[in-house]
Parts: sequence; structure tokens; C-alpha cells
Amino acid sequence: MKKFITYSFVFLLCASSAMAANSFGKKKNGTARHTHQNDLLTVPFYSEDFASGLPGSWQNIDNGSTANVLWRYTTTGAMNGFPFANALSNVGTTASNGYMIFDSDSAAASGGEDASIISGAIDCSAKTNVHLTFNEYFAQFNVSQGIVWVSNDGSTWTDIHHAEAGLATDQTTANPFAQDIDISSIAAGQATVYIQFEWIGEFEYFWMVDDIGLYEVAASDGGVINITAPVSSCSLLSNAEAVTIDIKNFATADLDSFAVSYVLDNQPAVVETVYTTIPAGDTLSYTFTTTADLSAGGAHNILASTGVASDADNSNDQIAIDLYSGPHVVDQVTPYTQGFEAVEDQSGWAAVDVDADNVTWGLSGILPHTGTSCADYVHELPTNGANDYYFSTCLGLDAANVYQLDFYYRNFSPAYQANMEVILCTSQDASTMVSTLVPTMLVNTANWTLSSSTIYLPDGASGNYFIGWHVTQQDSSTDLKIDDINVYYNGPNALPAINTSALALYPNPSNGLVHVGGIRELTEITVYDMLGKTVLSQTATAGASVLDLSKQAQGVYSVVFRSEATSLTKQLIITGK
Ligand SMILES: [Ca+2]
Ligand SMILES: [Ca+2]
Ligand SMILES: [Ca+2]
Ligand SMILES: [Ca+2]
Repeated sequence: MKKFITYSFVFLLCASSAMAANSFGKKKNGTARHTHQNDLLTVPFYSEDFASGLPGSWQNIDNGSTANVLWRYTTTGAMNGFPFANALSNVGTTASNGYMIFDSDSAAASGGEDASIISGAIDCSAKTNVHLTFNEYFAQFNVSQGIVWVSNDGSTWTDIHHAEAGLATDQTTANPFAQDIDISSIAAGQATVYIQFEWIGEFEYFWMVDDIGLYEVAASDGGVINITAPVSSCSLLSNAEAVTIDIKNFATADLDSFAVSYVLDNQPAVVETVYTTIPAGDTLSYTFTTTADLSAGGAHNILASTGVASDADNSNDQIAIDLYSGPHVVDQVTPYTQGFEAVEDQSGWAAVDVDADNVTWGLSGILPHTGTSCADYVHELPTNGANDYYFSTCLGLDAANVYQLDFYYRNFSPAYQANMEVILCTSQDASTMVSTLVPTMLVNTANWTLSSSTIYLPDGASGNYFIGWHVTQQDSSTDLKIDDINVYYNGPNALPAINTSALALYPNPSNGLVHVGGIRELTEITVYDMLGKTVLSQTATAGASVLDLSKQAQGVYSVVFRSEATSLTKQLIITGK
């Protein structure tokens, strides 16, 4: 029997999809944006979203198993909780009105499970081609199978899909995993087509299925599926940027001689005609002859469209991206915020997998601070290990200003504790670190906690900076979440430089009253405990200061001195009386 502690995240799928989204800087809000789930869908001639549970025309049967567990309708997913999502995502699905689940883990039945849901007869006699679409989410524990079968007589079945394909123990599919399978060879021209979802397993995890559809590929249907150029850049983009889009022919016939257009920042549309033939099902990368002027720093928006004659599905005709020309300049009026939501521009963020184990930072829908998403690093036993950075996009900072960095952090649970460090760098590389914003601290909390740090730059050091969140492992599974990052102007930078060679902290070890010598007036002194909690914060007086830590517990503390030129960290040991 398995135990909950052995449950694992599948992080690679999550991380890779997050990075793919990052590389295009694509946002998915607004009516003009279409999602990947819609790319392949034309209007279905059969659809079932299980809004009223399993319809009476469907069968819910046990195939003679020992356990005799059946599929069931749910709006909440698996009854047991896991560190990975235990419900079908609402994004791109109708999960909110319910779906079908085989919930093996919750059933906890010994002996083999083998159960199917089977559609009623579907008339495809007038169809020259038939595609089956559905959304699924499958978690593999050991040897479970999720098999999709198609039949045109209800007795002879053809195996067309295995949900468990390629999944190792404790891995899941994407959530949702949208499928589009050509079943023409079995279903086209047939009057009685049946679809079957069969679970086989024994006390495993689950399989969730929703949004079953059958559609016929149209004779004419084109659309734009990507804007691949331009992309956000920390240097200002030019006044003549090439605009390149991917155009897909979703139809059964060749596509040629059709209109395409793009709109930059709500300016008049640039309209051109594509003469290249795109064979059925193929994609063409098309670069507009007319370039785009993105030389103005800041946010821009591009909306691209196709205009195909007699287009059978207009839902895939447009796509939009947001991009940034030059760094995100933080000043008196404009902060930089990032909450890792789908409507926010995350272009330029990058995970750096220093330990090269292919487990690194990405986005997660599990327990965000606000909204539906946060940034997350997670790695489970037994191969837990972490040395990974999540770097922000480029921030344009001015040495004449003092900035504040606020963000929230937590673990999935205290059993997933992690070490966290936050650094300021001049590129997305820890070797370019210029200062420590949060000294390495142990995070072991299930509560979202605010971290607040001051950012000082040395004289003449205005430029582009990147903030890196660094996670390293503790002694068990590791999880570190961050959300709601806010970098904002916090006044002019008027602090004097630290004379590092003269600075002294004594006595050390100390019983709690600590003298600071050689310090210049107005230097900020902050003392952190081993958990990274600020226990004392004060501004130095001329010549010397006394830190009263007599009420603090015995242990090791970090004393951070910050001024305009630099920050300096010294270790202090409090021994008690
Ligand atoms: Ca549904
Ligand atoms: Ca279309
Ligand atoms: Ca969020
Ligand atoms: Ca790693």
C-alpha cells in the first residue's frame, strides 16, 4: 500500500509549459485571444460536457473486475488530496459543470479494477471524416491504464489512445490534456459509432475525462496560431521590427491567396495577401513585408488575424501578444509587479537549473497567494535536490533611487521546507550578483509570509538588473512558492558609503549587547535570525552604534549593513547570559 508521503509532483510538464509561454510572452486575456484548446476545434456535430452527470444514453459498467469500482460524476475531482492537482483544471474545459472520474485512490479497493463508460450510438453516416476530441487528466501511480476505444457496431473495438502512455510512477499528464484524434478510418460514413473510456488498475490514482466532441474537418479553415516575432527585449526594439506569424490550415483542402493582417498598439491595420500554398493540416511561417515601429520603450501589443474566404471557424482567426521594448523601468510612478497570472506579461523570466536535474522553477496553480497561479519550485523524495534560480525580467533601476522589493513566500507544507536566498544581479546568472536582498534563510511555513527588502545601488550603477530567487534543499522534499512581487520606488538614495575595512562588530560571540564600530552615519543595520526573520532594524549614528539583542534567543544571526555603495553581511553569535 502506498503512503501519502511518497506522492510526487510532476513538475516537468508544468515547468516546460510555463517556459514555453514565457518565450513568447503571450497573454491569454481579452476576447481576441484564443487558447490552444480551440486551435483544432471546429463546431462539433456531437458533444458531451457531462453538465448533468453521465447521460442516460451512456453506459457505466464494470468489466467483470474483482474490485467492482465504477466511474462517477464529480465537480471536485479525486476525494484524496495530493501535492499535484487532484481536480481537472477549469482552464479550457467545462470542469466547473462536472466531469467523469475513475477515482482509484479514493476507492482504496484491492483486487483488479476494470470499468468503462460507453457512449450511445452516434450517427456519423454523413461524415467524410471524423475527429474525436476530449480533455483528460491522468495520474500514474504504478501500472494503471486509461484506454480509449472506438467501435462502429458496439462489439468490435479499436484501441485509439492510451492516457498513461509515457508516464512513470507519480507522473501526471498536463492538466488539462486536450486530445484530437482522427478516427475517420473507423467512424466516417458509419451510422452507429460508439466511444469507450476504459480504466484498468488496482488502488492507483485517477483518470478524469470531460468535453467529448466529434467534428468533421472543414473544407476551408485557416487561422493564426502564434506570433513568433518580435519578442520582448531588454534593449530597445527598433523602428523596423519584422512581424512573423504562424498560419495553420485546419481544413481538408489546400489554402492559398488569403488576407492576413496585424494591428500594433491599436494603430491602423497592416493588411497583406499570402500567396504561398499551405497544404491541409500544415503550418506556414509568414513574415509581413511591412515592419513595426517598436522603438518607444515600454509595453506594446500586437494583434494578428487571418481572413480566409468561407472560413468555417472564426474562433481561431486571431491571436494577440503583449511585449516590452527595453527594460521595465521602475520609477516614482511605475512599480514592477508580477503575480504570475495568465493575464500578466511574464516574458523575460527565466529558470536556471544549476544542478542540471531538469527539475526547476515554473508556474503552479497549487495554493497561490492571490489569483490562480504562483511561481513554484518543487522536488519530492527520494531524489530531492535543489539548486535553482528564478530570475525576473530586466528591471531598469536608477542609482539615485532607493527601491523596495516586496514579495510573499511559503512552502506547500512545513514537510517541504527549503532554503531561500534573493539576490540582485546584472544578468540572469548568479555570478553577476551585486548584492544580497534576502540572506539565505530557512523557509518552513504553510502561511504566505511577506518579505520586504531595500534595494540600494552604488553611485553610477544605474542600469538593467535582474532579481534572482534561489532555492536549495533541506533534508526532505523541497517546495518553495513565491507570489505577488512588487518592486517600487522608496525615496532618493542619500546614504553614505560603508568603509568595510573599518567596520567592526564586537564582542562576537556576545551576550546580546553588541557594539558596531567604524560605521558611518545613516548606514542601515538589519539583523536577521536563522529563519530570515528581521529581529532588529536601525539606522547607525556617527562613529558607533549599539545593537540590543539581549532579548533574542541563543543562536547565529546575520547582521546586514546597507548603504549607497554596498551591502555587507556579518555573522553574529548570541550566547545568552
Ligand atoms: Ca464538464
Ligand atoms: Ca478559421
Ligand atoms: Ca498569483
Ligand atoms: Ca534543478
